[in-house]
Amino acid sequence: MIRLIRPAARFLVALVAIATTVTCATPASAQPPAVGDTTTMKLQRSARQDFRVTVVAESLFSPSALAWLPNGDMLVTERPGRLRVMRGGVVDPTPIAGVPGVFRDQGQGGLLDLALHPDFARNQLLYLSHGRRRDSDSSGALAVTRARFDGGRLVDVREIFTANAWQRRNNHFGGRIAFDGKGFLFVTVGDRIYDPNLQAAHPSQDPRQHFGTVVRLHDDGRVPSDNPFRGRGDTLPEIWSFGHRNPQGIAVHPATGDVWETEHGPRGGDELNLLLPGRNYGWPVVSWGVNYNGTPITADSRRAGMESPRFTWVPSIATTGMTFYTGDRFPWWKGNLFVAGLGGEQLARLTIEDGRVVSSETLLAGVVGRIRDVRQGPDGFLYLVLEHGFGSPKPSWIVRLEPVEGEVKGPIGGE
Ligand SMILES: [Ca+2]
Repeated sequence: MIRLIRPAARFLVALVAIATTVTCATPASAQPPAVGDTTTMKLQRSARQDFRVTVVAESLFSPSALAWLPNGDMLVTERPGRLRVMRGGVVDPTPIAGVPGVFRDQGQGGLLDLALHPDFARNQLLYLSHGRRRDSDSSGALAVTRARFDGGRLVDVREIFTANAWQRRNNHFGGRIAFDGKGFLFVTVGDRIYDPNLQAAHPSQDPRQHFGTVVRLHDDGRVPSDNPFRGRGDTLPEIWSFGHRNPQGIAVHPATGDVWETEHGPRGGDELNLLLPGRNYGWPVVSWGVNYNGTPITADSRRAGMESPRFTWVPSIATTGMTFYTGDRFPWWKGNLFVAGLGGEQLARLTIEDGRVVSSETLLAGVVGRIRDVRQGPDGFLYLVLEHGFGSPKPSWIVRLEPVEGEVKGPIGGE
């Protein structure tokens, strides 16, 4: 059985392992912990709230997402196609049976996100996003599968959405899913790394397919009657917004119900977007980034008729999971948006007012490695899904941020 809540010393060994195996660039300002360094993890500074990091689970393989059942058990997806459950603080070594087969788990696909139905306590329905193979030509696309979790295994397993975005490549599945407060299911679909130099001919600019879109569905996969493209020629009725690149984060604002999305930019230009129905988010016609080889993609970062991001990261941090904090453990963080940075190895804390980002802070830069997801637990703590050695057999961790008693500060200038 996998032990939990390891002593600090064990965690430092883990951190050294992370620091020596990551291949992505660490921010110049970040100093990974060294052997015997007991101060790095002792206290993490934030403008609003100092905190510590505690390991919750270890020896997971490429974990991707978390959710909690009403009884407090925690579910974790692992990208090779395993759904794990943590009961009473221990990860069950036997994965939950009934998970569908996945596509491209060695690339950016595999088993990705996990969401419980808003009425899970009554219907036990959960949703998984994953790469899905098409046997006729060995290509793959993003799919969403719904199943009932009977406490032991998945039953009544049914694929409720298959993106019309087929491609053999490994990359850019998107794959985040979230319910809004009205019971609609939002799904992010990546552009499958089509050539950005196609510009207006890029499939993300063509709502007759699902490349680079966010879709909105009923809980059984049906198309809502008020979706923006429904009944409009040959556009696909599932689409809520288009012109996205590789959206790997989605979160619904707890007060306004607005749906926010993050997406990976190219080299530079990760974006935070407020998703509005029927809007074009511009990729690759407008961007704040350039090609990976440094050549320009476009001269324009904004254009009439295309939605501009509400926040950009240049250089990129590789934005992934995100969550609005609503708990009581960190009173000064209430309402803030937390965005995980994978390649950037950091956690962004954003304050949003009236649809605008009014301040930002970088937390944990280079401290815990690649952060795949951030979620709020039922205990009000923030949990991070760590992934390092992308695609390698190295184990990964789930950690929890805990406030340091007596270190709560009031608002300061500039916040
Ligand atoms: Ca954009």
